[in-house]
Amino acid sequence: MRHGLTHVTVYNHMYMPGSFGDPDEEYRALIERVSLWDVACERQVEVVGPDSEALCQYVSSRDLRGMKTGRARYAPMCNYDGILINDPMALKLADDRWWLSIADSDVLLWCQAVAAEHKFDCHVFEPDVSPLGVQGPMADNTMSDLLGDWVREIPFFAFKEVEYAGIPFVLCRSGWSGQGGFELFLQDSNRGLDLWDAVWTAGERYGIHPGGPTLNERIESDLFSYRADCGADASPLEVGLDRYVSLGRDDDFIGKESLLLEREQGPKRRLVKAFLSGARFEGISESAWPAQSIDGRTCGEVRVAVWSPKYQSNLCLALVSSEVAGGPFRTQLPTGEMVDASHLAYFAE
Ligand code: THG
Repeated sequence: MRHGLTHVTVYNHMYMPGSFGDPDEEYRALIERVSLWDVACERQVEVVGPDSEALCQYVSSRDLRGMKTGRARYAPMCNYDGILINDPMALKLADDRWWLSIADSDVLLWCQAVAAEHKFDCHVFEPDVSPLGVQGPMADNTMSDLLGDWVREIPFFAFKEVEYAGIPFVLCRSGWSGQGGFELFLQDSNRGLDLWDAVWTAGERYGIHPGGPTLNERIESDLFSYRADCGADASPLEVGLDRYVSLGRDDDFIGKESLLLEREQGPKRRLVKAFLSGARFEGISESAWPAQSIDGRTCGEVRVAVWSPKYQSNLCLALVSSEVAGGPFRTQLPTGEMVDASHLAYFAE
C-alpha cells in the first residue's frame, strides 16, 4: 500500500497485488531492471512423512522420482478424468518433506483426501510460507548484494534455506516471468514487511520497481496460468503442458488412463498464441470472448488478450478446436466488434 498499489485480484482465496498504477513502467522494470512482487497467494501444500514422495508422485502427472533435495520441478496435476486441476511447482525439501507451490485451486483438500483414501503415511497441511518474487535481469545483483555472491550460482529451479536478519526463507531460482530471478519463500508471515523492505533497499540502486505477475510478459514468455488460460474442463495436452506430463511412466498416477487415451486420439482443442487486429487494447480482458472460424462457426474462445510491447500488437491466448488452431480465426470483443486473429504459435511450442 505504501508503494501505491492500485490493482488487486483474488488468488487462492487471498488478495494478490497486481499493479501500482503504471503497467508500461512495470513491464519495462521487469524486462530491463528488477521487479518486486508480493505473491504470498502462491500457497504451499506441505507433505511430511515416509510416504510424502509417494503421495506427490501419485497426484502429479509428471514423474518426480530421482529428484535431489533442494530441487524443484513444474508438476501439473489432473483429476481422474485427466482434466487439469492445478499446475504447482513441487519442491523437495528432504526425502520426506515436500511443498507443492500451488496455482489457484484447492489442492490441500484434494491431497488430504487422496492421502487418506490410499493410506499414504504422511501429514498434509498448509505451512506458514509466503513467497516474494524478485524478477528481472537485475535480480541477481539485488540478491547477491543482500545475501552474498553465492546466490549467483544457484541453478534454475534449485533452492537453499537461508536466514537474513533473523528472517527465515527458502531462496529459489524460479518465478513466473521469462526474465529470470528468484522467489523467496518467507517462512514467518510476521516478517513480510521486513523482507520486502530489505529486498527493496538492496534493489534501489538497480531501479527496483513494485509489480506483480505481468500478463503480457508471461504470455510472451509462454508461462501458463491455470483458470485464466483454460476453464475447469481442459486437459494438459490441450494447453501445451505435454512436456510436463510423463506418459511413459511405469507407475500409476491420477488421470493416467484418460491421458493415454487422449494422446492416442489427439487433443480436441489447442491453446494458441495469436495476434488480434485493431487498436491497442488498454488494460486486460475481464472475460473469455467467443471465437469463430473463418466460415462463421463457433470454434472456442479467446481466454486472455492484452497489448504486447514485444510484438507491438494485441496478443491473445485462445483455446480453440484443433482443426482451426493452426490458422486464422475471428473473435468478438465485448463491444460487439469482430476482430481477426492470426496464428503466432501453439502455446509453449
Ligand atoms: N511460483 C510458485 N508457485 C506457483 C507459481 C510460481 N504456483 C502456481 C503457478 N505459478 C504455477 N505456474 C508455473 C508455470 C510455469 C513455471 C512455473 C510456475 C515455470 N516453468 C519453467 C518454464 O516454462 O521454463 C519450466 C520448469 C521446469 O522445467 O520444470 O517456471 O510462479 N512458487
